[in-house]
Amino acid sequence: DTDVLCLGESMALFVPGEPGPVDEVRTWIRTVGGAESNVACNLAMLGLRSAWVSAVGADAFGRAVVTAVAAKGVDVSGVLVDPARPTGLYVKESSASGSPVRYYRCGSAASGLGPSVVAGLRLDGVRIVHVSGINAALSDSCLALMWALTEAPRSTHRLSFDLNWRPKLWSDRDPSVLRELANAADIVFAGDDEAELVWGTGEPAAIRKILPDPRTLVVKHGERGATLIEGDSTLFAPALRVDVVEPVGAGDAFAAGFLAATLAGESLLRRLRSGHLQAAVALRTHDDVGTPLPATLVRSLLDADDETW
Ligand code: KDG
Repeated sequence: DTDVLCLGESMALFVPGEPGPVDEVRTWIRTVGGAESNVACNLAMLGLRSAWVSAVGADAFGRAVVTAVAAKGVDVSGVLVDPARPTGLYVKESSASGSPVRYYRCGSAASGLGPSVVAGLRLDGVRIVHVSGINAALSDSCLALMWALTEAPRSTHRLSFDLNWRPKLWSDRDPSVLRELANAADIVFAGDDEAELVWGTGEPAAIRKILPDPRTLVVKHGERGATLIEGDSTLFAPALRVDVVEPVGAGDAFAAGFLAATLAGESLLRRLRSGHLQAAVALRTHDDVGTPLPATLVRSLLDADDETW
């Protein structure tokens, strides 16, 4: 059985293999990136049974993406191959202060996905389905897929939704759908800057009032920490202080840590801390996904006193 099924586009990711402006760089390192497969990889590293569903082209990059995600222990049996469309690519300049990205994903295999995918999902026994707002921006058919997912019966799973606002993808689309998709989810992740754009406020309590009941809402305040609102409880937990190598992927790692601890029935504090811990790992690497921490270290950090955090 699958614990968490993640659905969304992943691409071949290129980061410069030498310093300098992108138009002068001649050596590139090719890895894999994509918000939902990042979450699935992080979950697998944490010992959960995760699956990733998407589409890739019948090309070398598609094979490389699927092979890399599978190598992290993720079930990729639901990934479709579209011979008529290419695998998407993205290029990331890597820096601690923010990483400009360039997408080459218009007309990609994953952007050709549509609502029929939802009918084919094996959702029985799945505990969480995780998606992000990126899907909603890729194409009309991907947006229709998202609506179909919100309507699929939730007999065993909760729907988890990370806003993942990516301005470059929304230039000719109406982001108000992100509000509606958040309304339809059970677990919502938002950065306070993203929340500001989508709800006009980054204040957790104000957002909570906008969302229908009952919801799990996590608002991330960057390097400061994150606030969790669930039922009548509200809790802020500070993030770990780390020297950032490269920030992309940290939000996905946070979501994975949080969801894993949620499924383990952990306390509000340990769920937030688990998110922060995984985010810290991702912040320390140029890749989107970091390497697993030893379980003993995770346990001692989760149990550490407030001073340590
Ligand atoms: O969350 C990280 C993602 O943004 C990155 O992996 C690339 O999926 C991606 C996207 O669409 O930006």
